[in-house]
Amino acid sequence: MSWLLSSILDRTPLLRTGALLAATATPFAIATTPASAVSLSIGGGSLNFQARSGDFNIQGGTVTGNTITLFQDVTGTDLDLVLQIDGLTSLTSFDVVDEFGMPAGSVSGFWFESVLTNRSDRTWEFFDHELQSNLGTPSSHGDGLAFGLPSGKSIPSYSDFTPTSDRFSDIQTIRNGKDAIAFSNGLVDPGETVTFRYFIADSTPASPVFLRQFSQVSSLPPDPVDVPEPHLLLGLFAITTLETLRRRDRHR
Ligand SMILES: [Ca+2]
Repeated sequence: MSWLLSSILDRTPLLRTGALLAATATPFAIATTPASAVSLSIGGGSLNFQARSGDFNIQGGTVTGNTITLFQDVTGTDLDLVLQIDGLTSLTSFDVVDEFGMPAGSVSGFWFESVLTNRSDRTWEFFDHELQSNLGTPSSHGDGLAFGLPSGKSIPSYSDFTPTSDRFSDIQTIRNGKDAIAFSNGLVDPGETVTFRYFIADSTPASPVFLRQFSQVSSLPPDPVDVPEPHLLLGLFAITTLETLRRRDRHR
C-alpha cells in the first residue's frame, strides 16, 4: 500500500471564500488560512473535511504517514461540532486478519488527530466524539463504520487502536447503540488546545460520513481576585492623610 507522506493545502482567493481547498503533496506543511473545508491526500485517495455546524472552523490540516491532523478553532459556546468527511471510498483498503492471523475482510480507514483550540471564554470539562453514517443519527452496530476494529480483528501493521488525548485522562469507547468515545477527567481553558487521536474505520466504505464532536459549556473561568490598582491605593492614602491633617487643624 502506498501512502503519500504529507500534504499541503493550496491556498487561492477562491478558497478564502469558503470553497474547497485542494491538496498538493508537499511534505509536512500546514495551511493557515481558515476555511470551511479542506481536502487532504492520503492512502491512495483523498479525504475532504467540511465544518457542517457548531461554533468552529477549520484552520488547516496535515498528513503524516497514515495520520490526518486537522486543526480547528472553536469560537463560541455551540459545542455540537459536526464534521462531514467525504472520500472514504477513495482510499486503498487495509486487509484485516482475525486473532489467528487468518484473512477477515478489509477496511478503509485512517488515524485521525482532531486538534481543537479553545477560542471561547469558557472552560471545557469533557468531549464526546461520535460517528454517524447518516447526519444526525448515531452510527449503528453493524453498519461498518466504527472507531478502531472489532475485538479480535486487526490490521497486520497495527495492533493497537486505543484512542488517546493529551488533556483528558479518562477515555471510554462506547459501542452500545452507537459508536462514540467519551473523553473526560481534564480541562481545556480558554486559549488552550486539546488533541484527540483515534482510528476511523469503515468496512463498507460510504461517502460522506460524519463526525460529531460534542461538549457543553461550563461556567466562566473564575475572575481574578479584585485587588485595587496601585494608583488607586496611592489616591486613597493621599485623601486619608489630608483628612487627618484637617482634623488636627480644627482641634488646635
Ligand atoms: Ca457502527
